[in-house]
Amino acid sequence: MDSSKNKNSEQETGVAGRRSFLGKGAALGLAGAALGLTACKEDGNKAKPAAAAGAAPKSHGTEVAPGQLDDYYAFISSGHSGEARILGLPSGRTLKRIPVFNIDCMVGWGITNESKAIMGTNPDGTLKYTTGDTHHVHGSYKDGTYDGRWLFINDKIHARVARIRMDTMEVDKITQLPNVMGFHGIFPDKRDPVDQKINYTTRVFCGAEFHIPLPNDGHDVDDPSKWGALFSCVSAETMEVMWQCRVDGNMDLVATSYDGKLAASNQYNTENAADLNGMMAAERDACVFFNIERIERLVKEGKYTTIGNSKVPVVDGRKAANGDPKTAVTCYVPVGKNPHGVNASPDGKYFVCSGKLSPTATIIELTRVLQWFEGSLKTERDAVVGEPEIGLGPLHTAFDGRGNAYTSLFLDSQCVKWNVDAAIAQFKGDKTAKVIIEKMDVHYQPGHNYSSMGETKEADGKYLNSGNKFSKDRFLPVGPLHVETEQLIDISGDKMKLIADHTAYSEPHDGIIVRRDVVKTRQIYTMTDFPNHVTPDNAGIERKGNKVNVRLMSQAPAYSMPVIKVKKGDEVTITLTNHDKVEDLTHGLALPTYNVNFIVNPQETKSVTFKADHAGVFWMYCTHFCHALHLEMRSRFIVEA
Ligand code: CUK
Ligand code: CUA
Ligand code: CA
Repeated sequence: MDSSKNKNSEQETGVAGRRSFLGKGAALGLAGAALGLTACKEDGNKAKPAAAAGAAPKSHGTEVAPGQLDDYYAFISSGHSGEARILGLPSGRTLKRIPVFNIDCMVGWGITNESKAIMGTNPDGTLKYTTGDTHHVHGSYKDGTYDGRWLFINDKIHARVARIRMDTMEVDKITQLPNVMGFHGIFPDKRDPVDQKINYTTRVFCGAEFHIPLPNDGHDVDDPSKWGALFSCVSAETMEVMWQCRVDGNMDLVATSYDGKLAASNQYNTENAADLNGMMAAERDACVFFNIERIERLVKEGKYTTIGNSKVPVVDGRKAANGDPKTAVTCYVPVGKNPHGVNASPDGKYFVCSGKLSPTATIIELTRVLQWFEGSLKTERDAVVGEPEIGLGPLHTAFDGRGNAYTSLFLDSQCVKWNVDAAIAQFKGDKTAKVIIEKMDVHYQPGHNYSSMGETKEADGKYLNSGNKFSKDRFLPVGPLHVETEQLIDISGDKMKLIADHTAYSEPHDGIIVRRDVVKTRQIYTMTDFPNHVTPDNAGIERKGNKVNVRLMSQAPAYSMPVIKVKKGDEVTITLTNHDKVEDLTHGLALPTYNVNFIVNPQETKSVTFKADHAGVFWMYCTHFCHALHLEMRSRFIVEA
């Protein structure tokens, strides 16, 4: 081990590193010194940049040598595992798995009272849902680029949107969208549509893929022609649903403009069909644009309805109610057949919709959409300024900030690099325009691709990640199901260069690649942020009838109580505050046969509640290696018969 590297990492964190703590603590422990629960004097709770601000990322291929840090974070969804992941790029190293809609016994997500409250519970305290399906992660914006504050992520199964705080990389809110099924696309706004001085994310827009009876209460179950789909707007700050807009057809993915005025969703089922053939009937489908300001004006004027028990205002965005462009809240721009994906170019000018069943990408100019809303564009289709043929099965498009687009071609198993201006020139009739620049094989069947900072005005054209649905021969086989792949492509030069295969656990969809200086994580928590935190003053056991509160503290290598006694039949709440103050000095609490398992990070508090329904002696032990005496960190939890 190179000790100079280690020293650097401690200098970078600004507090005593875990290494030196472990060394000191271990020595103390082994010398037999009792570690009391006196507060540690070090104050590590200072936010620190992951890299010195303004430091230019180093280019070193994909090799990130031991002791070196990656240049980028990748925040990615992970499909029906229900969680989110953080990778370092270019190394592809997995840095963290963030439980979102799934249960995770590493951190205790879905086990602790605090996480259950965020996830949502039934009246009896059990979790309402234990499954999720995450597809899209997007960051909050300021001035057209990431502000490092939040990530928003969808749950397709139960129509929920979750918010992840980027300082702790933990979910702090989850909201369920009423009267929505198949919530797929999600995108935060980048500027306030009403108050244009607000240049940061205030709303999150959510598309709905499946149409259902409204409300879905058992009526009209056999008549899909009466069903509908709602586009939802959620407040980024409160996470409450502000309004919904009913559309014709379905919605798939979502994009937002840099000026905050427009959001859009591609529609593959403008047919409103309920079966496969019906959904492929029309030669063209649409990308539906929402005029956010007008929708909110209608809401303000009370021109909305509500559906079922939901109090959320629903504005009518169906064509029949929006015949006059000058008052319309929606604009349905015809695009290629059964499109998938809609992506905003970093120059703020265009949305690109991929054809999927059509071998084309459709370029829509946003100023023209705004002109349509003003009544000065003849037809919706006139907003289309390019429709190049790019290959088979185009799904998603990323950008390099130099005018080029990169679209995943699912059927061709390729990534195609094409030039946006050339495609527009070709559409105008320029036969010499060279649209397709290069096609590169990926392995295999790509879904999303996404580029470094590509969804911001700071798109830097360095890396492109291709999230592939199949890996076949790229990795050692591990049974009938193969691992999926993320392939990293260097797009900084004239030619695309495939530089790495990274494994991806099921299933890679969308992600964002964020420069590391954008991300500023906390080192420890603030104890007083937790209203139920345990201090030496309130620690101990408190009984009210058969309700028992066990207020516990941890400090390496001990819990504050060596013996905890309750009676069979008691309803027990264990609240644990970690009094260690050193970054990364986390303890666990596992209680055998009681299904309790969670961790507490430095200065954090978590609690669990359960019924002590069987008697015996149960060793409550620390699961997270914290100290040389980690194994000895255990207390007796005794349930008297
Ligand atoms: S979707 Cu997964 S490959 Cu849910 Cu963004 Cu296109
Ligand atoms: Cu505390 Cu391991
Ligand atoms: Ca269709």
